Amino acid sequence: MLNSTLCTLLGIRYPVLQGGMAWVADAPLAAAVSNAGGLGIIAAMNSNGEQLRAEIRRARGLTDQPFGVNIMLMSPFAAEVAKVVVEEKVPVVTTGAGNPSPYMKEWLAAGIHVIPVVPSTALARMVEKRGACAVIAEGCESGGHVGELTTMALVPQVADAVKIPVIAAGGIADGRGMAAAFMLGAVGVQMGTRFLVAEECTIHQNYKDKVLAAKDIDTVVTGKRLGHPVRTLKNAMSRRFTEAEYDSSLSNEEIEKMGAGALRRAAREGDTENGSLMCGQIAGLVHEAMSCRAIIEEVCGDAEKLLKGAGSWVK
Ligand code: TUI
Repeated sequence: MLNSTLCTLLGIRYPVLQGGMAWVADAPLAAAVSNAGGLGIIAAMNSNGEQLRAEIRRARGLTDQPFGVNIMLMSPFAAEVAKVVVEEKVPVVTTGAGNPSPYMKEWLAAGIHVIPVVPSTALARMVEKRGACAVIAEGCESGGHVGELTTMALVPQVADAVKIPVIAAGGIADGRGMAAAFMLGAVGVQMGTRFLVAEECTIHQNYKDKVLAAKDIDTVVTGKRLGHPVRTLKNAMSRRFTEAEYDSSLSNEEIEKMGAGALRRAAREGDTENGSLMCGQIAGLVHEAMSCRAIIEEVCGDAEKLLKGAGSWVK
C-alpha cells in the first residue's frame, strides 16, 4: 500500500487525482474515481454557477467519498463558480490556467482544501504563502493548457521550493510514471489522459478511439501566439490552427474564433477532425479502456512494486 501524506490530508485511499478536464470531467467520472479510492474532480470550466451546482449535487448522488472541483481561471464564469464551491461545501478545489490568489481567502475561510496547478516555482511559493495545502506541478507533457517546463524538470524544483505536498502531473499514465514522480519528490499524481478512456468517462467514443490509437508523436501544441498554449491530438483542426497562427494577416481575435466550441465538438459530438482533442503525450501507452477502479489499482500496484524493488539497483 502506497502510504502518502496526501491520503491523510484529503481522506482518500490512493494518492491519485483525476485531472479536471474541460468538457470531460463530469459527475459520473469524478464519482467513479472517488468510489475507487482516488480523488475525482469535476471540471467547472464550461459551466456557469448553477450548472456547476447541479453537477456537484449529481456527484453527491453517485458517491459518498470526497471529490473536488477544478476551476479554470480563464473561464468567464470563474468568479461565479468560485462562490458555488463555497456554498456547496466542496472539500477540495484545484485551479488551472492562472493565479488563484484573489479567491483563496474565501475558499480557505470555508475550510476548502485548495490545490492549485503551478507551472513554476514562483507560483508554487506564492500559493503556499496564501494557504494552499498542496500544489500540482504539471509538466508540458500534459494535454490541454500547458506551461513551459517538463514534469522531469518541474517536479523536483517545486518540491525543493515548497514545504507543502507536491502532486506530479503531465506524462503519467502507469506505475512507472507514478514511481518516477515519487522519486522526483512528489507524494501523489494527477492523471488525465489515462482517465479519458476510462469506462465511466462519458466523452464520445470517437474521441476515445483516437486516444487509444495515438502514438508518441501524435500530439501538438497550438495557441502559443494567443498566450494560452494547448496540447491536442493532431488533426485537421490543429493543422488549420497552426497555419492560422503563422498567418500575420489574421488578427488574434480571428484565430481565437476558430477555436470556439472546438472542445465541445470533440468531447460531446465526436467530431474528431473539426474538434479539439485535448490529450497528453503519454497517449501512446494508453491502449485499453478499463474501469477507474482497475486503472487506479493497476497504476498504484505497479508503482508500489517498482518502489519496493528499487533497492535492488543499489549494491
Ligand atoms: O488548466 C489546465 N489545463 C486546461 S484548461 C483548458 S480549457 C482551455 N480551453 C481553451 C484555451 C485554453 C484553455 C484545457 N486544459 N491545466 C492546468 C495548468 N495550469 N497548466 C498550466 C497552468 C498554469 C499556467 C499559468 C497555471 C498558472 C499559470 O499562472 C500564470 C500566472 O498568472 O501566474
